[in-house]
Amino acid sequence: MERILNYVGGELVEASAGGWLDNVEPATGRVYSRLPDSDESDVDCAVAAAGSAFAGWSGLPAVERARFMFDVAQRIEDGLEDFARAESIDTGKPIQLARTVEIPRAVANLRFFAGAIQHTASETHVTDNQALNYTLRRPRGVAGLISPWNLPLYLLTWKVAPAIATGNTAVAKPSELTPMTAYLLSQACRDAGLPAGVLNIVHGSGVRAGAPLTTHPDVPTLSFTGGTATGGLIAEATAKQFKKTALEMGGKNPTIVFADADMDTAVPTAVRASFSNQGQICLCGSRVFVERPAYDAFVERFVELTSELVQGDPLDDATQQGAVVSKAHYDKVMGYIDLAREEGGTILTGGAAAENLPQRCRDGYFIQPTVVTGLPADCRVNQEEIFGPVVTVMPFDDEDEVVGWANGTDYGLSSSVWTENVSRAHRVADRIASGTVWVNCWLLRDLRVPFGGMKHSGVGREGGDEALRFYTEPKNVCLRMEAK
Ligand code: TXE
Repeated sequence: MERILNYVGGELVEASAGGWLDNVEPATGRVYSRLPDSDESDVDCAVAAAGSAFAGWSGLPAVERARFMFDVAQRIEDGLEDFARAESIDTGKPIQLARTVEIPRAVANLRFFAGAIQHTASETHVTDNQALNYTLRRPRGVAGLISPWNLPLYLLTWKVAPAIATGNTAVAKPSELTPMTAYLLSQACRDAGLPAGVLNIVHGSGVRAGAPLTTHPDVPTLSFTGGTATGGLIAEATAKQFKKTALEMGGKNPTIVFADADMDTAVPTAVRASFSNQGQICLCGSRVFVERPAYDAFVERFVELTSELVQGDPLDDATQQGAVVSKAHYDKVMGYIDLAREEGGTILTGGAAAENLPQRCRDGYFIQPTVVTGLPADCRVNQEEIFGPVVTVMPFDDEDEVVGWANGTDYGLSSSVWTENVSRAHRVADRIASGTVWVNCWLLRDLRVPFGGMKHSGVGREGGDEALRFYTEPKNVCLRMEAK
């Protein structure tokens, strides 16, 4: 059985204590590989390796650092099919999604920041005729990068790329549920000759391998994406050491459809927003609000398109809906479907384990895409992050009402608003408390824009200049100008 290894100081190594964790293929429910059960001593080694590499790496010209990153990106692109297959097996997601969206995006992340670092400018401020201020932005040292299981390589490279482009070195801790493409990334880095210690990857559980990274005194920068409860623990753990911390956490994102929307685009996009990656994207729209005059027709078409989604073996090219990531997550999502019934909801389609799966997938974690109506905006199903293929649809009567409902959760990550009325589009976009508002689209991403959440969805922003700033320490130099 394949053994995934840590990547420390340029070497692929086992955990120092020699322990292993099982890695399950969600589509089959079977263990198919093992990963190191790393602990504090492995984290210590990785941080030490990253610390030793820092002076050399941060001292390289930006163009040299970029050259290594372009090389790693090229290797991933050349291995697209292997990476996509590995991601699909590890997560249960349709291989088509991995092939067309996620792995290409990992490549783009590396190329984007390798390019960006060669085109940055810093600020200067002239203070009357007295002084010239300029801002030096220096890398901060070793960055700790903790990433989740839903978009494993995509979100890992979204952190690694800006961290190392700006001259930091890094220790990454991928999710223990989906370690495989991080392992392939470490092989690509080694093959590209990335200097030892620039990127280190320590595999293992959140408690044994993640937590020691958050409290390590030689890791001044920490970027985390994952659940809000874990984010809270990390905020507590890092606060005492005043680490610079970015947290990207959960969402309960609204999709708001006004009656004047272009329904030919709105309905299929709302279906995609609800069920892409089995609903396991932090940006998925899990609450759909439809203006009452359009509600009945919308629901009919929405349910029709949902029930047409092809569910099957994630490795089959035709599959649109795969498995959810783990048995625990399957139980959690099914629990929310039961709760939706208890809370008085009506299940219009789905609501059960998938049927008619190929033999290979009989023990996998497949849930039918599920549409629920008849629930109030303040019930638990509409307040808590389910993070699975479950969406609620509700009618609304006016703008104030729907804005109130949209904003009426602890979360504030993203939203999607559908209307042909441009004044209303701007007005509603301004009133919604979320880090991203899409108007007449969903998941249209530009890597330069600030990305992150409000309220319990996040602290800090990733993307473009925000990321370049996050991973650097600004220092103002004030030079007195001689006045004649
Ligand atoms: O993620 P965790 P889980 C949401 C979603 C999901 C819930 C829980 O609702 O059902 O979170 O998912 C590491 N110190 N999202 O439990 O635990 C962990 O090993 C340091 C939303 O699987 O947050 C992994 O690498 N690290 C989300 C990473 O944190 C710790 C994506 C994320 O795992 C740690 C995933 C600790 N104490 C889940 N405990 C999104 N917004 O994209 C865990 N980790």
